[in-house]
Amino acid sequence: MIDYRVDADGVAVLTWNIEGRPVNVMNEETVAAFGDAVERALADGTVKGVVVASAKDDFVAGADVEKFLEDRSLEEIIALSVTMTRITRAMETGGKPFCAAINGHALGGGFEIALGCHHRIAADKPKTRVGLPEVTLGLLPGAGGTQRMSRMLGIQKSLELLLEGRRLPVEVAHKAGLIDAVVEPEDLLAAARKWVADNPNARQPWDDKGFRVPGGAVQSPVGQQVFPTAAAMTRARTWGNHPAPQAILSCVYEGLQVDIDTGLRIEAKYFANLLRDPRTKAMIKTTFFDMAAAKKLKSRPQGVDKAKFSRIGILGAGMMGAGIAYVSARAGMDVVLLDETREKAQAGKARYKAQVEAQIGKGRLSADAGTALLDRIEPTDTFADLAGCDLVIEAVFEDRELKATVTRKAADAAGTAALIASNTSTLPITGLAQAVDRPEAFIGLHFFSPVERMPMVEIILGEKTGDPALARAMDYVQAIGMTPIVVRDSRGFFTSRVFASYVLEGMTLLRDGVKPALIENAAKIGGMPVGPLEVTDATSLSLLWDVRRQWKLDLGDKFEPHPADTVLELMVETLDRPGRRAARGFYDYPAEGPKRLWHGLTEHFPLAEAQPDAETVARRLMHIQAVEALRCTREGIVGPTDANIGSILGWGFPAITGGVISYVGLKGSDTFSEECRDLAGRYGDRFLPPADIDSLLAA
Ligand code: T1G
Repeated sequence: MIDYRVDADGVAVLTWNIEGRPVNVMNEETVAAFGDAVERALADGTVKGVVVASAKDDFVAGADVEKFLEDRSLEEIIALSVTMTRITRAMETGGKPFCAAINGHALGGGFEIALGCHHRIAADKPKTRVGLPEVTLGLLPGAGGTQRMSRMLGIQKSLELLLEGRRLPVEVAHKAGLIDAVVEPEDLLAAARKWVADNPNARQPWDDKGFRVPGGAVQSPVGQQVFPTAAAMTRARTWGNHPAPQAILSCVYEGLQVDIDTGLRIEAKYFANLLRDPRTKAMIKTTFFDMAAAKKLKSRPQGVDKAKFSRIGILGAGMMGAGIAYVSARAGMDVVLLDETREKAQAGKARYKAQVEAQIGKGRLSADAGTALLDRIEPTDTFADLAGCDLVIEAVFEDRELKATVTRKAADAAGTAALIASNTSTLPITGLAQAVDRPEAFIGLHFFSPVERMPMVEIILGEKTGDPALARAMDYVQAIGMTPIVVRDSRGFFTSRVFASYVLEGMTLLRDGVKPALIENAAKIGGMPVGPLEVTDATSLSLLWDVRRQWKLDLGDKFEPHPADTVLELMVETLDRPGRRAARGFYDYPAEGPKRLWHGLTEHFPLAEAQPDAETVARRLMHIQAVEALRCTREGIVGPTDANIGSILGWGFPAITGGVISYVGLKGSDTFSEECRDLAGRYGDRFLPPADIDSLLAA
């Protein structure tokens, strides 16, 4: 677990090497073993100093996050934090120098161990990251990180890192003062040993009487300026929906006004409260474990060889097609980008030429790599150029006939080995598959806009889509660095259908005479990143209106009108306000200055006498999404895990809930059902939840 060796010069090397785990993680067992080794080194008269090292590729990856999903008492959680503090304070004040030899990733508690050493030396490895990412898990550094980093860097610099949870390359950490030296990997241990031998009387700055917080204390002008600003910015970013950033601010604000030992106790209290918050567990389960499993294709069909994609074809060089071409070329694939004319195909490629040049300008891409990326995109108007493609993705307008025509031609040109996909956002895959004579090799790959920034692809299975096609589609999504979710075919699949419920409810609130600003702000109070009216503008009212009319045509008397249809029709057909692209939708988009809600809204949607409270508006906007998601789960369209992942990555459902299905579990199925029935009684049957919620939550 922790290897203990003392060399001839009296330097003890404590080496983390946990059996059976790919990375070193901290839990009761490993922390106890580390604590024993520290005590042994301090008690050993032959030991003059200590190096903390790792035998694995990485240093220490922090607390064992698997343990966070267990039900723990407050006392148990505080005990882990207090144990870590006892150990790191023994390292700091035991009278012997400690040096961390950081050979790889040192994150969370792993970096907190390093901060508990008097000195930190890192191996110069470009991929290594160090830092305290706890806030991204809904937590805070619970092993001294808030107290030590703030005393090392001062208030402002430490808050920036703690509130963002940034993972730093070693050079950046070195420049920031978090690491003291960067050496060649092969020199790391020798350098650490030498430092220990040369610094027998090492002490932490905060253990010296005259210690002052760098840059100014909390009650200094700096402190008085930074904290209110940081608190306001945190509130503006989280709308009070994320407790961790607030708790970090409190740890630093309170901890810096007392001695380190008291500060560490303050931190332990806030850490334990966060860990006990059910939202934290929900967020960790979905964003740490389930998303990692999805990225690793844990649900990929067995028995299908891993597919390689060296050449792919994209039909349609519009915004989506060009984006898919770009992310595929970025992953090293040759891309045939086809449109009805060569000029249009060129224009699609040009959309990303500017983006590549910008990345080169920012130093994120070398000029050669940028040129090579663009050279891999071959614009054409000739179907024959698709010969030999491993995959063809159709990304033309949402028009069945056009899709069928181009798909058939492309499938013939690409040959029978090619996987054929459509990027349609709403049209059923089973119907589109009729365009090819191999429906088992036809699948939906629903990308989100902007393609290069959205981390997820929704894979849709047609009735006849085979496992080989699914496995290959998952391999492609992984190859372009994205996370797949898998859903069954239905109108709107999962993401478009549930996202639509959100924006349609926003428009219904408008029709009901609720103040537009209240609608938008209540959505953020509910945890959404963007209000329904704003995101509808961005998606385009005319697109939504086209989809609604297409559904009415397709479904005939089975079509369920929605109260929002009248709002869409008025805005698009009568008022000609199709959305952001036309610079007029629910918002005005002046050439200068920020967008603002169109003043004409209250003229066409008169305000109701009695305005609902923000909580009711938020509940309408959030519950409607959960009800629609539960319906999708009950219809077998998507499982709860992929629904959670898809809601967070697809349209920004608040990660603190663990996702749209987890949101129901957090509220409790009985409470959720009761609230939905109340909403149904007041606003319409669309809020009526499925009867069998509990069975759907764990499906
Ligand atoms: N806890 C539990 N399991 C972990 C883990 C962790 N901290 N880190 C990795 N694993 C598992 C991971 O699930 C996977 O399992 C396997 O190890 C290999 O990981 C007290 C409260 C270090 C950059 O956020 O970012 O410390 O899939 O595939 O690509 O203040 O792992 O094989 O079953 O990701 O080489 C803060 C999380 C915790 C770091 C390596 N620490 N880990 O990446 O390998 S909170 C983190 C990573 C905390 C303290 C607080 C990465 C990595 P499986 P992998 P990799």
